[in-house]
Amino acid sequence: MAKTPPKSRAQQSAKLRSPDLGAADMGGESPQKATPVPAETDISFTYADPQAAGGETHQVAGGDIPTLTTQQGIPVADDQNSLKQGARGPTLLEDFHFREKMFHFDHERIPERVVHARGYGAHGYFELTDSLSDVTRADVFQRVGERTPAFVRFSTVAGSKGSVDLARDVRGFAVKLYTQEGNWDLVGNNIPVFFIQDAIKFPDLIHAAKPEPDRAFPQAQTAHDNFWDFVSLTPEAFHMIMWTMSDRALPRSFRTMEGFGVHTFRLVDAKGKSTFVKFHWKPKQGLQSVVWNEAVKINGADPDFHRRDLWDAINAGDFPEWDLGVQLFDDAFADSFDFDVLDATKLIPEELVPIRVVGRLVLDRVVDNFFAETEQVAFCTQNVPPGIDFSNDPLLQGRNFSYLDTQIKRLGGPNFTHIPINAPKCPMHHFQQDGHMAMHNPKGRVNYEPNSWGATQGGPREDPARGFISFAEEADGPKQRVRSETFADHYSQARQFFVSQVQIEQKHISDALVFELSKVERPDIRSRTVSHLLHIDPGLAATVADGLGISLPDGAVAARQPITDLPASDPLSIVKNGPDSFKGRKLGILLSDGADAAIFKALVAAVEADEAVYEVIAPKIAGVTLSDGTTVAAKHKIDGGPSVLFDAVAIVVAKEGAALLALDAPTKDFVADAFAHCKFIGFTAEARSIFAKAGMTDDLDEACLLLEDEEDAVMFLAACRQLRHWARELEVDLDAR
Ligand code: HDE
Repeated sequence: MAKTPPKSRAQQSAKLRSPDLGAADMGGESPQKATPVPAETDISFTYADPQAAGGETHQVAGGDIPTLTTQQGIPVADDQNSLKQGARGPTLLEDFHFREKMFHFDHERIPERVVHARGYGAHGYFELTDSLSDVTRADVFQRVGERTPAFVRFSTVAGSKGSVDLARDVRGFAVKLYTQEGNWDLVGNNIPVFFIQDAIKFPDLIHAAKPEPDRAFPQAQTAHDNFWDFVSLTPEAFHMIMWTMSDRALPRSFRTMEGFGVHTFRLVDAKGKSTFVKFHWKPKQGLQSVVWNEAVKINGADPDFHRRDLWDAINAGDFPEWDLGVQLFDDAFADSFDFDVLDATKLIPEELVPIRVVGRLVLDRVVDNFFAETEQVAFCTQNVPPGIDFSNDPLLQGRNFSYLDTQIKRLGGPNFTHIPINAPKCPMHHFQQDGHMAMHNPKGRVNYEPNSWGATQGGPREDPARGFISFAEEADGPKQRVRSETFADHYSQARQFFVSQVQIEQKHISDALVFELSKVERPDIRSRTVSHLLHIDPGLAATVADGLGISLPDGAVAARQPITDLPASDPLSIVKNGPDSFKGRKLGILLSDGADAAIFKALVAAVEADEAVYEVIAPKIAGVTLSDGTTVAAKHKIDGGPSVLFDAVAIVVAKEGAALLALDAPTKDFVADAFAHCKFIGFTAEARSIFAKAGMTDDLDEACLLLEDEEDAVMFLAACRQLRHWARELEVDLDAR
């Protein structure tokens, strides 16, 4: 290759590099004009000829700044340029740093979870408040006051990793407790029942719910033909359908939803006596959901609404907390119960078996690294410590195979338990060895047992007194593929759920069914779905049929008659189990220049007194100057901070600012959406011009409160404790008929 004279080569390379340097380092300025950048952004790299680049010197890592290395620990001198044959020549295969960096990047992704792909986790602890030593030997349930480290991952089910947080969907509520006798994974959901009774149907259910295979849409939606085709042919799904069409599928926050173990499990004492148990997580924050129209808009405004909420709350020291409740019952209750306790499409009403609260779960630490912890955490239903055992629920039995299997695929091999987030925090000793990425291999010569190497060299031994012993359940019967007759009543509990809802919740269920079925193209699927609703509630079926514009079909053939009228159960309603304060909720305050400082400050004080939070929305992100000359920075510019992001809103504006805002479409949406979503609205008199432009003047009701002085601000915050003014939606609905 012809040699280029050193000088001209240097000049060439300097000419080509300068604009790049400017873009990366100096805000687009040329190096000569650059303003100094803070030390932490300094980088070290090599010019072909430093003189030619204007004589700039760039700080090399040193002092407290660690030197960049390869994965092998080799210090890196230049991370900005690949190794080339000449400044403009080809990149050399010899560049091990480039190849290692790119190879690693190429392999950054692991398969996303086949379900529950989108999730968000946090650390915390479980504290026992009432010992369960009367019914179980499980170590975690023995000593009141003892804290067990916990990791919790919340998730949606159907959407892929990059989907939105407020899809209408079930939420996963998976808890890993690092107990002193091994990890206990209680892999639950925010709904206490499931779509299917036998695990063999799970692949079909999930295929039907996920995007249709030819077109790969819709994403994170059950509003399509395949899903409703499957469920309308699977009547056992209808209890769960009632839950997923309710606002339970649109939680306001992970912090405001319940968690359920779903299946019947067993607690086993030291003598081997078993007690059946259902696990419940009850949020201390109270239950709360959003409405569908709001959810759709939140997904656009902030697809990370739930994860941001959890991250912000924990970082602000507002640690979410749940009570752990257990429903304990014996064989006699199980035998007398109207339904089969092994059927995961049924719950046990709390009125029949009251909940005993035995502990609390607190989430007090966000993850350091999302991938290392939230993505790599591997929950397995079969992880149960001594004293906790399975029932014969065929869904649970199938899950016990699926979870281990899926982790091997997802995390690449059998050593996923070596990853810190999955490793037990108690001592562990076993002879399992080798495999991909093995981190903990047995030391010494012995890797088998029994052996005769004695106590010091022979390694661990089993311990019948301490070890896990399966409950010695008697089982007999022919080998057969059947469904028990005791699983056959598909509608009674679906009806119970529906009649337990308050009027607005019932309306949301029928609205959701009409919406979803309106996205179904085949009329026979729509109609077949309504044929099941007839067994649940004829009024509901009629409303949905009317909403679809179809005539009522005949009722579906029920696997078992009669369908029982069970009494309403209050714990099934969200509205009946809401919070009694605005704590942990968020007020959005829309400000303009010249806004009344006293009212703004009174609102802030009231928010803080209620341990709630607020965010300021303003015409410009730099903020506003209030009537007293104070400046307030904004969190959102008005078009980036729609009212759907807040639990309640206050519009504190001055005349001139209001006049300008009234011309602004996002501002009109801000007030109109807050009103449509039944939120409490506080406003200064000047905001009336905005309401007028939004066409709301005649509609303002008792949940739209005028803020004239500081006292009004306090009263407004007190009113916000109800969260929503549902009467507004019901009135609008009645007007529409
Ligand atoms: Fe899961 N489920 N599931 N599931 N599930 C998974 O495991 C499965 C079921 C639940 O945050 C997978 O690690 C089968 C009920 C949660 O990492 C997979 C059946 C309940 C999570 C799997 C069910 C759940 C999963 C996918 C029917 C509530 C997320 C990735 C028999 C009680 C855990 C993974 C996390 C995840 C299988 C039904 C809850 C494939 C076969 C019922 C919260 O193993």
